[in-house]
Amino acid sequence: MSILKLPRGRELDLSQPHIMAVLNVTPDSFSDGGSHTSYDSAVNKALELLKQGATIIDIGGESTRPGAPDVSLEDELNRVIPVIKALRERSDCVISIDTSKAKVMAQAVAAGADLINDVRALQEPDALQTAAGLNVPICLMHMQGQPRTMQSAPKYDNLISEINDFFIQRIQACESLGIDKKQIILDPGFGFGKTLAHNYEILNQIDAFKIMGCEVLAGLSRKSMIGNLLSRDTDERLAGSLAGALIAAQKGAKIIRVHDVAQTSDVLKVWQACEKGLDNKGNLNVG
Ligand code: 9MG
Repeated sequence: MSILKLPRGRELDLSQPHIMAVLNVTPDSFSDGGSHTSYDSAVNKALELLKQGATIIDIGGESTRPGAPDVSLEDELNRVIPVIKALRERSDCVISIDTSKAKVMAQAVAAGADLINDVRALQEPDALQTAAGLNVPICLMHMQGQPRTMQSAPKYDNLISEINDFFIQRIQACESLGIDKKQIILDPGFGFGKTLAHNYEILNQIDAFKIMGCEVLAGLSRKSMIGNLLSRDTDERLAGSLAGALIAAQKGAKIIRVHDVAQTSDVLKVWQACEKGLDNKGNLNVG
């Protein structure tokens, strides 16, 4: 059984799948560019997502969409730290900081974040050393290339084993600085330097990334792997995203990163009721 150790003696039991809700605090998600009211509305949105069934709120101030511009350290800190502090005051939920910058990681954990979600797998300057000193779980994501260029011509000789080789190398780098591999979550990085065919091969084989005792996170919500397959705009990708979330969970991913929390929660509940059965009061059987 995998249990992540969180700050202040708390734990996250990964024997059941968890929903990680996306909370972007980038200027396009703030209509007024980041005032008190907009921080409040980000916190209220997080509280709503928790009510809908999320257990983890993933707060990010840098867009990693293909072609997205780089964000300065100052801007990223100004976006995420007030939201983490305000959410921590109002909830004991699991707060994840979506960043690749060492200084953001450190200040976010000091402000109350519990988990680091790094799409660059601690390869930016000082990130590995900083994360090692913070003693929180870390999600290491695989990406071929950099967000600005990663979709130009992704190429692999052997997709699954190249991703796993990368994970082994990053886990070893973490262990060499004293990070316990039981605190590491692996994420194959849907859409990050992958063609449509690569993404569906990864989804089909997502259990192959459960290596070295680590659990797997899947993030495919509203991505182009749904849109391009179905010819759907971003706001028409709900059904495809739910199908992807269910497949990932059924194949063993333990954290599903999504935008549509309420709907994903319903889908996972139906699957869990079927899988585990219900007692005579309609509650999910435990164990
Ligand atoms: C920040 N971010 C955007 N997409 C992501 C994904 O698929 N996984 C993780 N871990 N983070 C992501």
